Amino acid sequence: MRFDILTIFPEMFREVLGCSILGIAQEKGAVSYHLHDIREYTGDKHRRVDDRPYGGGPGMVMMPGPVVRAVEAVEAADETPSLQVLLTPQGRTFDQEMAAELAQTRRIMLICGRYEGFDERIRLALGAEEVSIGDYVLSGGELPAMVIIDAVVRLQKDVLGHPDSALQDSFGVEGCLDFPQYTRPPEFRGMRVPDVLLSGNHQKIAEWRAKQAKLRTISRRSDMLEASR
Ligand code: 6GU
Repeated sequence: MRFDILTIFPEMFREVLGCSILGIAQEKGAVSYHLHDIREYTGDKHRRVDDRPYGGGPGMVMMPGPVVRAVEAVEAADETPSLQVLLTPQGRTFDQEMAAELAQTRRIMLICGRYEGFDERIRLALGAEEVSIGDYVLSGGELPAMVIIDAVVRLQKDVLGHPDSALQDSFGVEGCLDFPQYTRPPEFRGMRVPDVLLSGNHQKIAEWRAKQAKLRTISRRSDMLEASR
């Protein structure tokens, strides 16, 4: 799977994409990341990508020229057509279901904006899918793009060490939160690991975990259970 990332801050991504699961996935050849600096597409000696909003108001707006030219040039860099994603707080809210959908595509282009937002003609010219990662305001689309990449890459075949890992996580098992996990030592500051986990009885362990996951979901996120009904 190929990711093309369009941003004015490509350096924000290098460390994140090189570490842990995201780095290993690229080393294994399961995915590839291609960073593109939108400033390379300004066609202007000042390399300007933003300007003041018509009609007045605070902040700056991403100009259509550099973004649209960057998208077109990057699209043409590979023959596989890409699913274009515009990161904006006005988009559809990203969730595990969307992650699973995106994980099926062969190529995703993530277009990151800064400032007060994109000139409306960028949306009109591209017809990209607009995606937000939640109801709060961030300074740009870079962190959201990294969030989406992480959620999607870990669903790729052969990326996680154990094939069940992706399935078992929160939201993976019947839309429940994860059950409590323990590792050594068996006792820490007077808190003991539940006996059942040390019992070696796999049937009992599975039952205990399913019950704990359910209880946690009821007490913390009852909205998730209502939504799955
Ligand atoms: Cl995609 N962009 C920005 N700027 N803020 C956000 C967001 C995106 N998703 C949640 N907040």
